[in-house]
Amino acid sequence: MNGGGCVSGPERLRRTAAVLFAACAAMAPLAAPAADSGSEVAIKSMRFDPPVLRIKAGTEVIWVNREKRTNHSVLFEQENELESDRLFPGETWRRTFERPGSYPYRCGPHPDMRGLIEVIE
Ligand SMILES: [Cu+2]
Repeated sequence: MNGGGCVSGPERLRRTAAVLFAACAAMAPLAAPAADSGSEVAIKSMRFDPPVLRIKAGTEVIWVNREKRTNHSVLFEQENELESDRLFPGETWRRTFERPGSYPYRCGPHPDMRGLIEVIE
């Protein structure tokens, strides 16, 4: 360095790139927990959120009823009507998806509430 604190254009760019790279590298570990919490489906305002969730085989999905008073269920009609218990506000239900495929579901008491779990390899 020339010690004067004056950085030429290309040098400044290089430094900026280095800083950005370092920032990205530092943020990378944060991405993993975010992916994990991505296996949660919130039930709120009469909707499943997210309505479509893509996960890897072997992932456990947890549904959480975040309503104030409404109860719901998670019903897989195409799988012998596999259904959770009624979930009251604050309650959860879990299901692990071992095989790749599309798993559409709806809410038992509210047929218009629909969701889909897409399981990939
Ligand atoms: Cu419902």
